[in-house]
Amino acid sequence: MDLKKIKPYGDTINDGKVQISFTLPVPNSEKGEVCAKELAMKMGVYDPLVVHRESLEKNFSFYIIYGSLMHSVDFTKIHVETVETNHMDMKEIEQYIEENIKREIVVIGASTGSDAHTVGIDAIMNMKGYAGHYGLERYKGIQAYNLGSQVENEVFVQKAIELNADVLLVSQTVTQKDIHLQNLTNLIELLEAEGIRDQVIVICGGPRITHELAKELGYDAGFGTKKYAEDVAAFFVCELENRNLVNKDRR
Ligand code: B12
Repeated sequence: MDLKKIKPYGDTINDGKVQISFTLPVPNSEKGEVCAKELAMKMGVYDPLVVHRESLEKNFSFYIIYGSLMHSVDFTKIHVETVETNHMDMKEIEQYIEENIKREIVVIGASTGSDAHTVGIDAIMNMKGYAGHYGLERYKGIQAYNLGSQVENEVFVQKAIELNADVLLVSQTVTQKDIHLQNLTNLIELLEAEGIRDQVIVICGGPRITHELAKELGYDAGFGTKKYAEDVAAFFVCELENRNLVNKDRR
């Protein structure tokens, strides 16, 4: 295996086999099929085969293409910034709080700005949890407040002050026109203006959020898909200690 030239495979290593699908704003026709193949070739897929095409509407058509990707990636050169914490499960986190924090941790979460997607933040916070992972509301030693969706940053910050929150969880799903960047940046600016940025742990999450992006935007951590309550809790319980916030003034 040459890690410097990694490409997808279907049958045999390095055959480059991929399946791609897309919609074109043209009628379903032979001409549309050739157009789809040409686009696939421009993407670096050789021997493209249209294995499925159908009409979505009079002037729109959908294509599935199999082919071989000519490009490869040097896996040895990839560097990804990830959240570095020891994995803990719910029980271990509860024990950690009891032994090291010795008080309840106040966590507030919301899907902020115009974002109406609630499933992500619910997955992290709800008692019932998600995909077999209980949410923070179930954790002993954590007071979790889920404010829901479309929460204005100003309201979120006021709630953080009112509850003297330790941890702020922000979910962002919609990234169209980079709306998440403006919204996430604005929240940090508000926290700074209120003089509380250093007193809280601020974490964002969502399908297109990476830890690297979160750090760039001034957050302590960022979590994407396949992350659950225990991942974020393991991070913030340790961070509270590392940042010396365990005994912060409880107003
Ligand atoms: C359900 C849904 C809706 C529902 C939401 C209902 C609800 N109560 O949430 C409704 C119908 C309202 C909706 C509306 C819209 N939607 Co929508 N929606 C979806 C859909 C199908 C599923 C999202 C979801 O629930 N995922 C499941 C959760 C569990 O996954 P998750 O959010 O990634 O969460 C996990 C992690 O990311 C992480 N996480 C998430 N948040 C946080 C926060 C923290 C702190 C941490 C630690 C971790 C974390 O943990 C979770 C568990 O692992 C997706 C498509 C898809 N299949 O993903 C589109 C999708 C997200 N929607 C999309 C769009 C465009 C819209 C609309 C703009 C459509 C429109 N033109 O009106 C509106 C926006 C409304 C608004 N103002 O926000 C696009 C977003 C594209 C983009 N990149 O911006 C998607 C991707 C569909 C698409 N392919 O176009 N939508």
